[in-house]
Parts: sequence; C-alpha cells; structure tokens
Amino acid sequence: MYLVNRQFRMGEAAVLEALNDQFVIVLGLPEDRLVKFQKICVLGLGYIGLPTASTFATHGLEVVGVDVNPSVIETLRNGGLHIHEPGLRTLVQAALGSGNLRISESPEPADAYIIAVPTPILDGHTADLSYVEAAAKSIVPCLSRGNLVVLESTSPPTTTECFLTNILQSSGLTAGRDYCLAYTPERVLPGQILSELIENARVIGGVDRRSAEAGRDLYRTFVRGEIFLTGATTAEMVKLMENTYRDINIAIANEFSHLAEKFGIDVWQAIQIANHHPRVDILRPGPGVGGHCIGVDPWFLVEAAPELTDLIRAAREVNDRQPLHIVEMVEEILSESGQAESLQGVKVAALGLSYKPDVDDLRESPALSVSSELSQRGAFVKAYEPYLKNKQQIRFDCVDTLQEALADVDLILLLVPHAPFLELKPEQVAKLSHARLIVDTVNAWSSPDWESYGFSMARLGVGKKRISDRFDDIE
Ligand code: SAJ
Repeated sequence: MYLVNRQFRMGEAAVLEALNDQFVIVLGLPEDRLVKFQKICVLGLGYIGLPTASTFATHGLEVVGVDVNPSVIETLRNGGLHIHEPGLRTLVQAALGSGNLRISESPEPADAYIIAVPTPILDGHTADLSYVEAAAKSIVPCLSRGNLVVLESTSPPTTTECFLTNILQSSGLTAGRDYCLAYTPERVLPGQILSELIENARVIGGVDRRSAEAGRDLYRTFVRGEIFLTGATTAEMVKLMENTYRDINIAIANEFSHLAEKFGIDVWQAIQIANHHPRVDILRPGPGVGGHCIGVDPWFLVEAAPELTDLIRAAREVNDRQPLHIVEMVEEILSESGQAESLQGVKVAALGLSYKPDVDDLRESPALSVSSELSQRGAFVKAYEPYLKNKQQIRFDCVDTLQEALADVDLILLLVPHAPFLELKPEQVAKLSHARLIVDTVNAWSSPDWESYGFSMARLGVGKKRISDRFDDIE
C-alpha cells in the first residue's frame, strides 16, 4: 500500500519504506515523477461519472464525457441535468462553460479513460458486467501505448486483473507493460457527492505499481484526502468489504427489531443505551436496505465465493425480507384495531418513496417495495415523495402534496424519515387526516403526544406488551 499524504510538500519526501511488492508507503513524490494528463475520457455520466468528469474539467483537464444514452447526451448539451445532487448543476455548468468539458456519444483518443458505468445484479444475484464490457470495448480502438485506464464501477474481485485485462487485450496492448490499468472505487455518499469526491480518502489499485502510481497522479488533480495505493483486487475488495460491513450491521439492527417486538420492548431505547458502550455502535432498523450499492455489493462476494459467505448471504436475506415485515405490521394493526381483516380496499398514505432520507433516488428503495406489495395485496396506496420530480416512474398513485396524501385514507405509513416528515406535529396530521392508525417504520414519531391526539401507533421494533411501559416516567 502506498500512502500519499498531501500534508507533505510535493517533492519533499520520496518512497519511505518498501514493505513488500504491494505495500509501500510514499509521502509525496517529486513533481518530475508525476505522470501528466491533459485529456481524459469519462465513460458513463451518472451519479459518479458526471461529478467526476466535471470536477476534472474545473481543475483544468480537457474532458470528454461519454454516455451511450441519447437522452442523457441531449439533456446535458441543452444545459439540463438528468440526476439530482446538491451543487451538481452549478458544477456541470462551470465545467461546460469553461470549455474543458465536452459531451459525446463515443470515446476519442485521450491520455486516460475512466469507466464509471453501472454494475447491477441480475436475477439470481449475479453481477451484470455488460456495461463494463461495452465501455471497455469502446475504448479498444482509441487505446494507445502509455495510456491509463481506470475502472471506478463497483465490481467483483479480480474484475480489473482478469475480466478487463482480457477485453483490453484485443487492442494488441498488454496491461502493465504497454498501458496502465487501475481500479479506484467511488466511496461517496449520495447527497454529499461533490465534497466527498474531493475530501474522502481514496484507494487506488493497480495491476502493477506503475499503474497504481499513474492513477494516483491523475486523481491527485483534485483529491485532497489520503490516497492509498494497492493491488487492483485489494482495491476492489476494500469497496465490497465497506458496504458488506454496513449491510451486516443494518441486518443485525433489523433482527434486533424483530426480537424487541417478540419480547415486548422498545428496540430504539435498547439501541440507544447499548450505544453508550464505548465499543458498540448499532445502526438503525428500518424498512430495509436500498440504493444501488449496499443491497447489491455483498452479492458480488457471495457469487465469487458461495462456500465462504454464509454470514454475508444471511444478512442480505434479513434485509431483503424487511419490506414484507412492514407489510405484515400494516396487516396486523388493521386487524387488531378491527378496521379490516385484509388489505383489500384499505386506503394507505405512504410517506416517502426514496431509498433513504432527503434524496430523490428510488433505486432499490425498500419504501417502494413496501408500497408495491401493499398495492398488490389490494390496498389503495397514495404515495407522497416530497423530493420526486418525475412521477411517471411510479406505478401506483403518487400525489403532489402532503395534504392530498393524508386526505381520505385509513392508515398513515411513514417509510422514510425525510426532514419535512420529522417536523410534522400530531395536531397538524390530525387536522389533515381522519386516519387514526399510524405505522412508523423509522422511529420518527415516537412522542406520546401522538397517542394523546387519538392516534394508534405501531412502531417498528416496539413490542406491544412493553414491561418498560411501567417505567416510562423514569429518565
Ligand atoms: N440504512 C438503514 N439503517 C441505517 C443506515 C442505513 O436501514 O442505520 C439503510 C438506508 O435507509 C438505505 C440503505 O441502508 O436504504 C443504504 O443507505 P446508506 O446511507 O447506508 O448508504 P448508501 O447506499 O447511500 O451509500 C453507501 C455508503 N457506504 C457506506 O457507508 C459503507 C457510501 O459511502 C458508498 O459510497 C455508497 O454506499 C456506494 O456508492 O457504494
């Protein structure tokens, strides 16, 4: 591993220590040893590719941004944006305005190529590398000696060293000998992409040392965080391990919520107290794990080594089952309150559809799964997602305002703790809706005030026969 520490002045220190072939610590290299990049192609202009291309462009590189989707090209060329991310519009406008960023349907000869395309999972939980394959094939005619190719897409272990190397071999050039090949995962949090792209630590893995160093020299254009240099497969594993670790930790929080329901306690209270232990940090239970990463990446490890991944698979299954648990909670409260014995014809206001709070991203959203399942079981779902611009993608009724969502429903289902929902007071909701049944899946409306306004609440992870009810007045 090379650690490039930007606190040190460039040229001040060189290689400190060679630990073994892959692990060396470097503190700033002399300027004359940096690979120079003037023109780069970024393939894939999505949540990662577009901010990356624009950031390189605003840092003075000539960037060709490539996307195979004609509507993305048209939108960007017309000054629009096909994705929502705070600050991205300004950044893209600055990049295009500077003349450094051009949008194109296909790659062209450049010093470096960055592949930032999706790697979804197919039915059966296997990695779909077809976008990576297509992007790599499109580079082949342009690739020349001395170039750098970087894969950013989250990928199964050895994708760079085996899969990508093989495809690029058809150029007649060999990775590590004729051109540099590296892997560097994006690790930014949606909603904070622009700052995290620059500030976060980055791991850059090369098929050889020169490739890792070339990757470092490119990303040092704008990265202020530490840069760790490794082999390509280590860098792939770093990304997969980070998200798998998070998935497993969310799964145990979800499992604790089921146990709390069984034993009649409040999981939120128990977690809060447990987290006072200096070495415990339990995450939050919820309606499931969504997004394009955490619910997907662990499967890459399961596919690559099924015999070694029992725990990873079990955690995935717990989290994937969580939306059904919420549907069962809705059925239970309806039945217990005597309002309905089935979901048939029941009117439900579903608050929030995105995969997590305060973003508009619906990919793999558990809130969407819950709402779809309720509809399929005969409920009339009226969904309200305050951040959503394009409602055409939703198959069930999706309304424009909270007022519409809450009017004329039997039950209110809180699925995402968006800031505007957290601010709601029981008296407001009581005025806007005649529904008095609430299912809170995110522990947003826990105050006893709700019950004093006549609401019956079912909260995820809160058992009914709470012995601790007797001690509610104890701090
Ligand atoms: N969630 C819970 N309970 C929690 C935390 C999250 O149920 O305590 C749920 C969220 O509601 C959401 C899902 O998990 O549905 C994932 O959300 P997230 O905020 O944990 O993660 P992402 O997918 O938005 O971003 C993750 C990040 N990885 C880690 O935190 C290890 C981010 O740094 C990565 O860049 C990103 O995956 C990615 O692209 O891989």
